Amino acid sequence: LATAPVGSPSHNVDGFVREFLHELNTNQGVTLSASSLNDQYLALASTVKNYLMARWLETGLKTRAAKVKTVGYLSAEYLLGRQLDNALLASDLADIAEKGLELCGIDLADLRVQEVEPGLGNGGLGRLAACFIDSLATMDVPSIGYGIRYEYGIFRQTFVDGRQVEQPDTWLALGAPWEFPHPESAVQVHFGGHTERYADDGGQERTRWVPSWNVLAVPYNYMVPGYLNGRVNTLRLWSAQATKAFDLQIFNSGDYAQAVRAQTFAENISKVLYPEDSTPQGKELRLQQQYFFVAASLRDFIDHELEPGFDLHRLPERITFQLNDTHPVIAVPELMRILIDEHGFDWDEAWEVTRQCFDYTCHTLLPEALEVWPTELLGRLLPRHLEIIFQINDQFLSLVRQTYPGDEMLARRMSMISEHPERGVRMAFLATVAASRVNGVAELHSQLLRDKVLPDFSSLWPEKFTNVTNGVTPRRFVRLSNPLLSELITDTIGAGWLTDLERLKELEPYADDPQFRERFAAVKAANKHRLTDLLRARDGIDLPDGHLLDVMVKRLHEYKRQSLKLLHIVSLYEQVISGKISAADLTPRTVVFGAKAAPGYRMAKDTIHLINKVAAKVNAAPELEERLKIAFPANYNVTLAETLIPAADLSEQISLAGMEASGTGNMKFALNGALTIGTDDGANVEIRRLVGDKHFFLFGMDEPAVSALGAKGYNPGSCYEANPQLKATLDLILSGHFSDGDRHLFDSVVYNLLNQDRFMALADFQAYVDTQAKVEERYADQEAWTRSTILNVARTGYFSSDRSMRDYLQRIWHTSPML
Ligand code: 26Q
Repeated sequence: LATAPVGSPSHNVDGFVREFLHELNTNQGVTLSASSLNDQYLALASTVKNYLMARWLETGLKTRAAKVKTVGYLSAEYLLGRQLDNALLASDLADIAEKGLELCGIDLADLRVQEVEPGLGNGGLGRLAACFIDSLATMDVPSIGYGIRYEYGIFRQTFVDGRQVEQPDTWLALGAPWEFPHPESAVQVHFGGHTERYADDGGQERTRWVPSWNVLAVPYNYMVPGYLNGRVNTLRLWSAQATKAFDLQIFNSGDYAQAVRAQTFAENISKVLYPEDSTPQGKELRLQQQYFFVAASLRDFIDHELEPGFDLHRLPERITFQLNDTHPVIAVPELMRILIDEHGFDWDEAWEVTRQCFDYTCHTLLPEALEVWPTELLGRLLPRHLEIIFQINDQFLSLVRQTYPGDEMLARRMSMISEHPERGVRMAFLATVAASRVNGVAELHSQLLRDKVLPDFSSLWPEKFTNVTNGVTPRRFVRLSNPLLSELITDTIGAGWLTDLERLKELEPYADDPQFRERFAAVKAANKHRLTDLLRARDGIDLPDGHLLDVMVKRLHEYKRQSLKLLHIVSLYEQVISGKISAADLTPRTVVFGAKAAPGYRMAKDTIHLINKVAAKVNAAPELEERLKIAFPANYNVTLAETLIPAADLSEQISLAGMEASGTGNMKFALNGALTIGTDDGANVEIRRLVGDKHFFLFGMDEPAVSALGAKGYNPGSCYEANPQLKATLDLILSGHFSDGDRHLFDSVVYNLLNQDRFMALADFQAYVDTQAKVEERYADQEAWTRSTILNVARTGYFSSDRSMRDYLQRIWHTSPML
């Protein structure tokens, strides 16, 4: 009785209604007739949790008893999206809940929208983590996701006069029904102080860290239900709380106000997600966040997940930690410290264990995105860890000198310690040295990682490097976000595709079936109407009917080249208003942008402003006869993506080749029947190879061409001079046409393109415009278009995150599902 979980409520409408009303009464303290929508939503969430609870408890018991290897996914971000629908789907309760609520006079749709999505991530990397934990649960792999419970997630974006203004994301304000706080299992995390040597009982010289302050890390557990398989894994997010010891010390000194301030200081650690997604600022609080969650996670796993007395020499048999980029890399010296200082391991023993426990995924190629922590800061915050890092580096450099005698330049290049502009630790190098495996996130990216970012390391350890191409979960991004397409697919090939996405291949023959094409096109049309309804209600935006829906949604970044998309639009507009073409020549098209800019990223914010200004002008221009529209709904997030992507005709994946590590939005669009216009970059390369050249609109320079042009010297001004249409386009912006006559409002954006254009938008402009014309040609033949979109769906099953997980299991983790 003590170890057996309670039973679940009955899996039928009656059982559901009883449980729901019980939750409404006992949890919310209201009767049905007096309940608010929020009460009802919270009671519904509790009800669903109650159905999942027994499976969650059983999963924990079963996994512990089996003593198998667990995957510990260490990620500073999880961009989860709304939980309700996913939980209903995984527990097969969607229909029961809908009927049960109806009996209570409640529309499930009204409750769904009550949920504020947990936006605990910036973009691709955080969403990838969320897809991966979904797939691990669905594939019955024992795993724990570890991360941070930010009190404020990614900011809410608003526009004021077309400029981005950030508002705090108060996702916890109306209650957090999906989390289980466990203050009794809090662990301490230490900071600061100094290290000292001492002799242990055996007279052995040892080191200990004497920290100067600490915080409590309180775990908040979230259910991660597998799809219809009875497994419910755990996502454990840490929240910072001031410790008793911490404020007692100050209370004793009699300074109440100071004590409360100190409390605030400690609790700042998990207060807010840093909204920077590519340029680490070297902020102290950010390093505190990283160490905070990693130290708590290692402590938690070692002390609470392993059985008491477990011999840590065997740790690699029981855990493999995946480092999601360099953000959690401080875990490496932390594990070394635990083994050496707390468990008496000698250095080599500790290194042997540590090496085997970590693998590292890199998500970038941009040099400015690689984290370098100043040694001054590390030494102040984590003095023992800095010592250990120096020692790891010394050992590593002696290996380098042994392997390449006399090559001192090489040793300096490979050192984890950089000397300029200040002394700092290159976290990617530390991760690469410590990890058993290092992977990029798409084939091209993994190749460039070997050749350009870490070439010396890949010569030293060629077998350490591997690729795992990203993927997305078909449960959220097809089944839940596109119910009509899902129904059509299941009708046609059965439901097996949801856990075996390659079975979408079976749709291929239907591309030539006019009846199927008609149904497929009807799904797309219905999804467009669904989007139209949403944007009207959410943003007061009116989408015209019958337009090609051209969508570019992703973080705003120069390398992603939203400006290139904008130049295309302005060019079409310019040609019409100057009479070069007539509006009737335009393919009716609506361009949808969705993008947040990092609050401190000036160029990105100016680009948002420019897009909004161009939108205002273009949308109001009678000359265009309603044939070109721009919609830029604010606050693009997972929830909006779920309605937007299934409605799209055209997916914009137009980064400069060699810059986008993978992209995952690109996969979601293809799987939902959009065609891609894209460069030879990231996972686009693999998408195009799978769907075939005829069904993918490739344009622009490839990576070798980009490199060559960079080496030769790129001059954007000459593109401008040589291309009259490009010139007219930029000149129109410079004339103040979009800025109420202000000729300088967009100088930063335009002169940057003209003089620098680091991401070569002008060089790819003509190719892009020409390829857009090919898009329009295909779109004019709706039968051919639909055929291509069906083939995109049928041929992109490879991009399931289940497949990504299988690749990690085989190439990196060397473990397997439990059943
Ligand atoms: C680091 C230090 C300090 C502050 C912030 C950060 C930080 C936070 C988030 C740095 C980077 C990120 C996020 C990066 C990211 O999302 N990268 C994307 O990862 C996707 C999943 O692999 C890829 O598909 C995208 O190509 C890549 O851009």
